[in-house]
Amino acid sequence: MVNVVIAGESGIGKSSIINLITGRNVAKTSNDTAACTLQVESYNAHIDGRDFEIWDTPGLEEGSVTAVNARLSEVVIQSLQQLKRNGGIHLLVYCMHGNRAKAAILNNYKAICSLVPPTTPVVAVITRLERYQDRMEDWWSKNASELSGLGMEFADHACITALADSSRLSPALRERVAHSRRAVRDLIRRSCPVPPPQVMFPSSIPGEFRDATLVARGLWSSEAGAQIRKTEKYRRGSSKEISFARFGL
Ligand SMILES: Nc1nc2c(ncn2[C@@H]2O[C@H](COP(=O)(O)OP(=O)(O)OP(=O)(O)O)[C@@H](O)[C@H]2O)c(=O)[nH]1
Ligand SMILES: [Mg+2]
Repeated sequence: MVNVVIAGESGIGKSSIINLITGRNVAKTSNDTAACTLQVESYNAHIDGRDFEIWDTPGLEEGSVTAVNARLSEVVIQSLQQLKRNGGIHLLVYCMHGNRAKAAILNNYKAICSLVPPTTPVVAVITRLERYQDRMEDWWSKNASELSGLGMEFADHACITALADSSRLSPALRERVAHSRRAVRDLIRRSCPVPPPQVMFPSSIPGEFRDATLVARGLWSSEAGAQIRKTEKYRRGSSKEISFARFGL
């Protein structure tokens, strides 16, 4: 399973993004100032034939040292450590408000990044851009260098609105919501490449037969030309049938 963690400040729209991705109203959202999501919880999303487990997290208040925030921090730390041990974290989606000062979220960004393995890609999702005067995507070209200057680096991004779709929205806004859904789903899909297939061989198979099996499955790269030639004989005639029948391919 591919685990995708959604993180960022409280009220930024993390749970709304999960509803946008899944196309269902599964994660609770709220307009209240108090934190809405209090536990780390996962939701299944099916994107282009692949299954992703999307993890919602409680938002952490920047610079706040209240007991509630300390408890939520503890919840996030514990849950992400557990996830790292059981299955791993394959992508961190860091969410930000399109209109807020970027310097104010630097510590939040650093704190969250420190909780995922250094090899996990971190991508940005910018929310609340439904009334952005230009194309939503233009937010990035205007602001990315400032983020980078602050030390906030992202492997990729999506600029969106996480507003819930509704017939009460104008056609223009609904179009932005639909575009946002495609943008976030695409971001997740392209940021989590399909891992190369792992071929498990019973130890009883001799090495040269393993080569023949790989060639037949199209898994052998062109650099292995010499090996392919060596195993060519297994692709012809009865050896092929024998080896494939024997190894259940
Ligand atoms: N205008 C606008 N409102 C949004 C957007 N995204 C979320 N909201 C609203 O903002 C409020 C908070 O959204 P949530 O999804 O609950 O935010 P959250 O980050 O999960 O919040 P916590 O769980 O408290 O950390 C809700 O009323 C959402 O409808 C957006 O892109 N634009
Ligand atoms: Mg939430």
